[in-house]
Amino acid sequence: MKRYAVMAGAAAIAALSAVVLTQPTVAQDNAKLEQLKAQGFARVAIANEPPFTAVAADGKVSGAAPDVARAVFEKLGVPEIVASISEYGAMIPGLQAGRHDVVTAGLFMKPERCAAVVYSEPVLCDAEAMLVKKGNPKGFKSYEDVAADASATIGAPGGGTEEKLALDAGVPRDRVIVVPDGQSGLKMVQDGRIDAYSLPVLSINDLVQKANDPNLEVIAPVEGAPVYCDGAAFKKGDEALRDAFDVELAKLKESGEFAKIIEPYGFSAAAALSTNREKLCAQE
Ligand code: 6CS
Repeated sequence: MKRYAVMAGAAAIAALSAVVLTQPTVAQDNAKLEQLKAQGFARVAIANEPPFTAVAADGKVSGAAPDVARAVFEKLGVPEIVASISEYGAMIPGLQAGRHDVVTAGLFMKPERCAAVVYSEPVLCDAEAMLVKKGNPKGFKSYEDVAADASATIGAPGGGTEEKLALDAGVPRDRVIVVPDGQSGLKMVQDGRIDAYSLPVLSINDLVQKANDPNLEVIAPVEGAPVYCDGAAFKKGDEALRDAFDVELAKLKESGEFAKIIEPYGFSAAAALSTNREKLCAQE
């Protein structure tokens, strides 16, 4: 009997030690968060596309995405965010190369992006829009309409959702013009160098409101285009940081603080609360 007891005891110790050895310590789990706390700031990638993200002349960073990130990181013990402006198509490579700690830019969740990064739960949701000349002379309602008109050109951010929507709708590559920023897109429509410029609805509305040009018109929403939502995007391997971010994001949503941050910018808190990462990462 004694011999079995010893064996059983040894087996139990072995099993326990296996459990203990495979459970990373809390410090290992939160190494990235501890690094950011020690650093005193999180390096965020943004696009400078109001109201999602904005950089003022004095360098002050605002916009709904950075404001939410700043609030979450404060709760996590990271007092500041330091932003760098990036084209949408360069954000994920920059994150993967370690140039950013997180993307907080309205980078919409889509399957191919969800495979490349680690998203938080949803933050900002919006439909798509097109900026055209007053009267919508080419009668655009959808990206397919642009494809069907052999003379039509559409501008969109490089590596952005609208560029892919136009290409997927059949607009040939040479009629999808990569536009670096909102002001350039506005001017290109005003000058007749492109027939349409596509961004999310709130971004186009912000441009039009500031342009105060009666010769412009907004087509919104673009027919057939889904409503997208972004999340904070973290590098693969930083799941523990993402999880910690999600815990505090959920508290902000629960307390009403989340709505107070994003709704003055025109975003709907209910839209973000009505969905989740799993659904959004499955949406084409
Ligand atoms: O996630 C994207 O690709 C899109 N998001 C925003 C906020 N603006 C344009 C961009 O294409």
